[in-house]
Amino acid sequence: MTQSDDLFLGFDLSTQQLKIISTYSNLKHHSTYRVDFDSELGLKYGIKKGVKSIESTGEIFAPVEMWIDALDICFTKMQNDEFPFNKVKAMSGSCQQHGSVYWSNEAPELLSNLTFEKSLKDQLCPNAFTFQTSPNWQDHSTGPELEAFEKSVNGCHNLSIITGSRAHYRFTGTQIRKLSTRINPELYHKTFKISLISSFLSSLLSNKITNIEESDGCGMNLYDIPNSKYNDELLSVAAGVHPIIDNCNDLQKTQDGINELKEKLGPIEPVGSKSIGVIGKYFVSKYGFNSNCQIYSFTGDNLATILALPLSNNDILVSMGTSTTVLLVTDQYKPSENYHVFKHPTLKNHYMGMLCYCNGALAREKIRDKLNESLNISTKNSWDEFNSILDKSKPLNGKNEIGIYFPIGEIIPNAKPCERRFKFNENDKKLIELKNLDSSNWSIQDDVNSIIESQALSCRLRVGPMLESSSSSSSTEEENKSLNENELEILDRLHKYSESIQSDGAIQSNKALVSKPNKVFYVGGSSNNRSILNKYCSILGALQGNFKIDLGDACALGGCYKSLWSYKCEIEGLKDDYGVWLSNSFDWDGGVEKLNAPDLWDEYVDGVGLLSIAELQLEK
Ligand code: XUL
Repeated sequence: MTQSDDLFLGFDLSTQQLKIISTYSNLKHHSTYRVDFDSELGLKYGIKKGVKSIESTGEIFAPVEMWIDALDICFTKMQNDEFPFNKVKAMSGSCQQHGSVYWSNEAPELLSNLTFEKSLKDQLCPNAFTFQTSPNWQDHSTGPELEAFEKSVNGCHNLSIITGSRAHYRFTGTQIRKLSTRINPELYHKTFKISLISSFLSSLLSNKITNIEESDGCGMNLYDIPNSKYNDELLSVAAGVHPIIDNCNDLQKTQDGINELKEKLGPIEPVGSKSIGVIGKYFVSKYGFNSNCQIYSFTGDNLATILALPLSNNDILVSMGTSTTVLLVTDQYKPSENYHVFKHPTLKNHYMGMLCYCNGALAREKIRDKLNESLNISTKNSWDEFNSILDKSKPLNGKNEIGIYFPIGEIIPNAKPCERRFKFNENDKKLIELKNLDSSNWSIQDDVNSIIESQALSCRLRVGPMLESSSSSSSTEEENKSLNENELEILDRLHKYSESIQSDGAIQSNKALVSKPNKVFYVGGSSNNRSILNKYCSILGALQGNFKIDLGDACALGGCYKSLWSYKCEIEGLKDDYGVWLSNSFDWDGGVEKLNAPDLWDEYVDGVGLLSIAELQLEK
């Protein structure tokens, strides 16, 4: 690939910083700039870790003005370095999800009349906004709203089927209801448009209010994913005009409230490669952008993360940090109240599944510390002994046993904090709980293997339904006909544990139980631990390889790559879908390590059965 000097920008507006990365058209890195909110703007805006918090109410929010200020500051840093703005062909970006920005009636005019002689913030703040702050994804203040959302559709399961997620404090719909009913109905009514943070940033850059992008729009609890449109019933909850929840007896009032909110949210920008406009005049005259520089819709940070990697259908990204997050590309819409499904930001008819586990690294460290203590190992944080046990371990400790370790309450499965150990009795085919941790039946060494196994098996159990092939048949009979002998034997083994293997209240189909991912990518702190990594690889059984990758700038890079692919599709007539294009252009030799881990997927079939029945014993 030849290197032209065309540049592509990717933005990342996250909780604690604004970052802008530029790459060449062959994906090679050109430059990175950032504004750190705490160190550069902390005093000015009174924020800590990028946000303001009110402990008594659980409110966490950020001043919109700070983000606007940061945009000028970042561009000024680039200008001081003589950044070649005129070489930028296109841009896109990634923003923290769920937060919302409330534009006033004056906003369109203020945006279109910006002059380069003054700063963005002095021209837009406060008059372009009704509410001056934006709720942050860590906010916990919408308890009553969350209940209202779930009640309106008869429960969390139904809400997850419609919107891809059950109700969450941070989701935009619950936040809007809080403002429209509890905080300031008058200001809510005065609001002209509501943006997500992603569409807010693209609005600033194009000097006009841009539409909410569809995949990020799935993080609102308002968008009906199967029907690709807003759900009127949920809009009426957000607007505070629901007939039952809000005792609104006047049908016309309900309909007017729905229409009003629909108008404020505006049309959804469908996923794809269509340009949403060009860079605004302000940036052309102030920084020297080319007036033809294209803007492609910005999206949420988790969605942008999967765009930084060549992930195709049935590929998985496992992020192993304090918490564990699993992102997965799928053509199956299999929502659950325990995880999230969003539309995929570039692949039509595909989705991104997102599993967020609370118990990750800290739970592992707790077992490590206990082990080191029991062996009087003085180097406190050493993983040596832990890893050596793990490397020598047999599946399920060779005794068909599994432990579940949740020092803090878990989302997947929904369970209170607990530490439980189970064994399957082959004779009477029953699950036995081992109550006492003593050397005769269970040792701390068993815990070492068990914690990693149960964490990885939980991922395997839950991604199964999303990995089923799209041609999966409707009836069990038909489905069984499409299974080979090995797969039927696997199902026999599983049925020893239960006639119906389930997770989170949903019975898994036979296809789901025998499906494997194509590629698995591992990122995050714990992926540096080879022994833990090997265990995960051997359990998840990727068909096309396991890869370890350093993804520090994933969100911004996802934005760069999205703009590059979109530009190539739109301007240069590229026909490849995003996954194919990125896989062909991706630098597989730099920064990506192919892992040589054993595939023990078959040996862990019993683990799936055992974990599934053990989880039924947990207290919710
Ligand atoms: C996802 C979520 C967070 C934010 C972080 O649902 O709330 O990952 O997007 O910026």
